[in-house]
Amino acid sequence: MKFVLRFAAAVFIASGMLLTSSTAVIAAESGVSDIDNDRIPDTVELAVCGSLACATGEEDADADGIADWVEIMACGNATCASATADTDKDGIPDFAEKLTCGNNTCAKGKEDADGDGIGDWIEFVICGDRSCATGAEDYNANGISDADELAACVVVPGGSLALTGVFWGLIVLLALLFVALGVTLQIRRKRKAAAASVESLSL
Ligand SMILES: [Ca+2]
Ligand SMILES: [Ca+2]
Ligand SMILES: [Ca+2]
Ligand SMILES: [Ca+2]
Repeated sequence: MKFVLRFAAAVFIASGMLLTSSTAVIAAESGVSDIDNDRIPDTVELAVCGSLACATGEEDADADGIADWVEIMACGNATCASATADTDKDGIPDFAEKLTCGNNTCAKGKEDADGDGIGDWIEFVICGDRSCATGAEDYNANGISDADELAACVVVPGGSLALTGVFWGLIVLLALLFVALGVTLQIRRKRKAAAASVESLSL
C-alpha cells in the first residue's frame, strides 16, 4: 500500500537557491518491519511519534522541509539532516547521499535502483525513498519537474574529465608537432648533405 503525503524538502541546488519538493508518494525501503504497511519502518515511526503506526510522514520537528522520518533514516534523529549541507560540493545534499549509499560523499548521481531514469538521490529528496517519485512532481509549478531541476544541480565529474581529455589532446598534438618538426629537420639535413655531396663531386 502506498501512502500519499505532502513532503516539503528544501534542497540545496547549485545556484544557491532553495527548491522545495512536492506532494508525493512515500515508499520506504523494503525489507524492514512495517506493521501498518505505510512503508515507514516501525522503528522510525516509534522515533517520530512514539508508536509503530502513528507517523503521518509529514512530521517536521525543525521545519527545515525534510520530514522527521527522512532525517531519522538519514542520520538517526529528527533534526540532524540539513537541506544545504553538501560536504563534497557535488550538488547532492549529504542526507540524500547517506540514504543513497551510506555516507555523505559516496553518491555518484547515477544510482537508479528502479531504473525509471530518476536518480535514487533525487527520489529520496522528493519523497523519501529510492523508488517513490513519478517524475511528474513539480512543487513550484514552473513546468519543470522536480526531478529535472534536481538533476540539473549535480556537478558532473565529466566536467573535469572533459578538461583532462582536452589536456591529453593538447599533449598528443604537441607530441605530433615535435615528431613532424623532427622529421622535417631530418629531411632538410639529408637534403643538405646530399647537396653538399653532389657539390663536392662536381668540384
Ligand atoms: Ca509504518
Ligand atoms: Ca526536518
Ligand atoms: Ca554531496
Ligand atoms: Ca529511480
